Amino acid sequence: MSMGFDKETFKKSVIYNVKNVFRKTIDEATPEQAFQAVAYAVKDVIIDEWIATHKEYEKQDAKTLYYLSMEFLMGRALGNNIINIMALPEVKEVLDELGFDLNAIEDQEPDPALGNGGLGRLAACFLDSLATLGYPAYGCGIRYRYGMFKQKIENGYQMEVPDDWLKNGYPFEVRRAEYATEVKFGGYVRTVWEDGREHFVQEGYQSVRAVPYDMPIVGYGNNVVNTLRIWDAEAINTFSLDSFDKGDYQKAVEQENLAKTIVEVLYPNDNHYAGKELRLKQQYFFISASVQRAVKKYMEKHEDIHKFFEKTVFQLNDTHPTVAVPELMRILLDEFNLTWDEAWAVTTKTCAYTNHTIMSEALEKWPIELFSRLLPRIYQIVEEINRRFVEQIQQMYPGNQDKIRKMAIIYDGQVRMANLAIVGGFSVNGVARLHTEILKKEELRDFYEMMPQKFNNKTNGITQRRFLLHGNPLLAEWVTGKIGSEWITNLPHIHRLAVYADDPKCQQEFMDIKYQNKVRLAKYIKEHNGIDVDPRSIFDVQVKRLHEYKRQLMNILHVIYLYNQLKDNPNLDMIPRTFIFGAKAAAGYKRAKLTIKLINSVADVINNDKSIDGKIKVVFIEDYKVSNAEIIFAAADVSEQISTASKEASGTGNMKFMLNGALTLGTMDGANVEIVEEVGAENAFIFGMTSDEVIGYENKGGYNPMEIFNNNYQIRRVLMQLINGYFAPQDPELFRDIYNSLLNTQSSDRADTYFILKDFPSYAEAQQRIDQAYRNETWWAKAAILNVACSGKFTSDRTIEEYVNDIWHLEKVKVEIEANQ
Ligand code: 9GP
Repeated sequence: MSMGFDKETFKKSVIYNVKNVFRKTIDEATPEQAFQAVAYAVKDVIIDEWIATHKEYEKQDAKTLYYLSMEFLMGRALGNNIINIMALPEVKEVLDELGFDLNAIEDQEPDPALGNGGLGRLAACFLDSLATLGYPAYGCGIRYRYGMFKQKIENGYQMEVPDDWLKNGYPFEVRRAEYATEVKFGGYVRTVWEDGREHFVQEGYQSVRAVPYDMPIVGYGNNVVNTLRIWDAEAINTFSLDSFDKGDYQKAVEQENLAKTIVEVLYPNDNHYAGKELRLKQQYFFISASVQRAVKKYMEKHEDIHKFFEKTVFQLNDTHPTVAVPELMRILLDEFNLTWDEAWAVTTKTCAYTNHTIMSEALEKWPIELFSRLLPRIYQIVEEINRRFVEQIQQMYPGNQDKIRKMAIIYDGQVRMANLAIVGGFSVNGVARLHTEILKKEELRDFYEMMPQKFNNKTNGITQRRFLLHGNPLLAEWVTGKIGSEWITNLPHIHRLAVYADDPKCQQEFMDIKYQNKVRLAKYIKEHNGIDVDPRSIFDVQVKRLHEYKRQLMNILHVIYLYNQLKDNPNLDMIPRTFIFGAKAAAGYKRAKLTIKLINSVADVINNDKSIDGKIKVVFIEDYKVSNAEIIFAAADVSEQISTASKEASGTGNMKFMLNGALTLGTMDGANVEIVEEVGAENAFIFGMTSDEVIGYENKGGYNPMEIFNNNYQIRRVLMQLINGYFAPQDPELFRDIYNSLLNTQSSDRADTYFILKDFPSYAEAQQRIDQAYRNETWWAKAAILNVACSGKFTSDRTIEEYVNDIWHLEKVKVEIEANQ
């Protein structure tokens, strides 16, 4: 238990908060008010450790990581914080005495969704691990007024509803106005000669005040509390009559608007770049603020800016924060008067870049016109970085224009952010072994050839504290009962479970827990979807962002295929299956949204068809998010990880399912490869083309899906059902676009870009194997337990240790707290 935790004090604090904040007695508090009161009481406990942690960092003059990320998909904090201060039983007791149920109170917390999917959730897992391991680190991001939209399903269609997560105030954040800083946009750069050298002054700009809000990131049972710092934008001069009188009315209003719009909303695109001006403003806004603050903080204790990198490292989470490279250069050149070479030496020893995708539509490229207009001084610096880099290419590969075409930072009227990130840092990492290999051999081959020493792999991980300890308390307790609690901070220790995999009693206990978790999810589905599902059926789950490469379409086409078999033969011998989907589509991604409609239309037909006797159910869970994800992972039997090989950089949902004892049905893509390596191919269901095969076809310009269509009656039948009104009697043409995308009868894209029909037979066969395997409960239980037992590698604690050893070189810090501070 946290040294600062005292049950009686905590109870008094909850009662006091209800009185002081809401002017009520405890028995009058609404559940939302109770949540606020409890959250403030927990924060009260955390605060002392938070202060102590930062004192300790200062005392030790520790090197600090700044994890720069546009996205942090944190999920709810209350439950996680209570677990990490190790006060769960005591808090439950107190709430019980006060007449509240912790789960109900947790449900009142908004689910802070300042991220889209895997990339943002990875950042959140990393923060949890950094604090738990005791490494000095800040997460730096944006305090979006509206996070990821809430998804409503109406008549089968996705509707986007704003996520007003700050509506009632967020109890865990602290506004730190003393660290506010100015960020400038636009205008022009004037060159002045002073002290015998050129100086660059940005003039005629607009600016905003960046104000940080800090959130505590509580380490597990170690008194360490790190900080997630998210920046809000405010107008520099609030709108005043004074400026009106001076004729600056327009400017005052513009500044006000700029501040409001910058942090208004998270772009809901996952693995896709929209190229909007506001997005570049967001990027520069939080980067400039974070970098300025990091430099100031360093200078408070040190004199020599040349050694900045000895105490600071910036990790760029994808290309979104890449303007950190020229921004740090700007500060060093313009504010510290370093020479170019000096500034470059510092910058390239400070920045490191993580690549999270090879999807070409996710690559950020900004038109020169936009970039230079919005960030005139930064653009000058990027031009100079590019000029010097192109010179280097020419020296290394004389006369090779192709190298310049591929590697230049500015080319064809665009600023290419990945190239800038690679050139401006000392490390480039991929997020799973296969992904890193593809980067080296294909996507970034020229860079790898030129600077191989920068490239390294860091296979992603997840925090077992949220995704097992918090999300699946029954299994967590069972695991602890068998092997002790060391797994909570040392996940490889969970391998000790393997000896129980063959034990019939343990198998039974394990399957009972899975069943109870399925009952919990079935209840959630009933409450939220009004659908009855049978917890004895196989729960076959695909939850993740909706994207063509992730192939939710293949899954639902297979459901139709299975349904057809059942219609042909109502006595078909099959284990009842519940196909569960959860996915948000980017608001502007039409085909993805149509796929959601298709899933819901198929669900309508199948779920209401009495003739199949409930053997198949299809459920689309509305508003998939971190809080319901925890319930879903715990209940899954089958984990669908079915992306086209080579396209999913890593995936992290795959790891969360494994940790909760689901068996992977997957392609040899991303981290699936390593999951199978750990648990053994015999304990997973692998199918489909390899990444080499996919890349081979791509290099040949694709394949001809018509051959499959013509020769495979069952597939043809499914495809025809997309366009004959079977699932859309009112509008038979509704799914024509999906049909076309597979057969390319009209579309301009390559036919079946993601090889759905090509992989379909092998997918259907793997599904058949699952049906057979589930009949043998002993086998299934053993395989499921082995999945849990072999998940040790996939803790984000391991990933963080690798980053620390190979890239960041941080030192662990110990924080001691005296009891009852
Ligand atoms: O698509 C990848 C996903 O595979 C990976 O697990 C995640 C975290 O590394 O990043 C995703 N990439 C993006 O969201 C955009 O680059």
